[in-house]
Amino acid sequence: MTNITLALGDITEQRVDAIVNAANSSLLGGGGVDGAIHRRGGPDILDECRDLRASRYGKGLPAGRAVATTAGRLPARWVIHTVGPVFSTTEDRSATLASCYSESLRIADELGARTVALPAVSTGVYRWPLDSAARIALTAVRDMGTSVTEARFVLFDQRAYDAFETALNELPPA
Ligand code: AR6
Repeated sequence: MTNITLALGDITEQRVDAIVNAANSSLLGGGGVDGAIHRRGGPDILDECRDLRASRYGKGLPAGRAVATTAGRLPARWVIHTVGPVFSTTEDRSATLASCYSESLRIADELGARTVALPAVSTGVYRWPLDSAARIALTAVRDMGTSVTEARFVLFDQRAYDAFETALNELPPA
């Protein structure tokens, strides 16, 4: 049974087995949470991302997929990089956003991670509305059969925290 918890704060400070990164398909870093993870984690993470690109993801990691590296200087053991979909008003990309979470937890299981911190994927640069993203994220994690004992959503500001809190309280039964 996975306990879903919410925290207000910076994901790079979480003492958990694995943290999830909202990356882009290049895996070569960027702004937002991705930039913070690489800045704080140091160059080893980027080196591993480069190797993954060279060996497996020459065309980039597709949206909805996830891949792990070690966590460099971060107080976690692994970083699980996932690529969220860019929000679209003309195409429903909810399944891809849900897949970011289920794939990340699948990778966490493979690694043997029990505690995982997750950001609100796609809600920054990729412009997904918070309320909708929160519902999709929480449902995907709740419905995933996994050995992860704690899935901690780490929300960067009060607005995001409130959106996740409301969505968690209103989550329909499984
Ligand atoms: N800890 C927790 N959450 C954070 C942090 C942090 N340190 N910093 C930002 N957030 P974004 P995306 C929140 O833009 O929308 C990057 O350039 C932020 O407030 O990081 O999936 C990548 O390289 C927002 O709620 O990710 C991609 O190119 C959430 O994290 C692109 O952005 C996600 O915002 C991915 O865009």
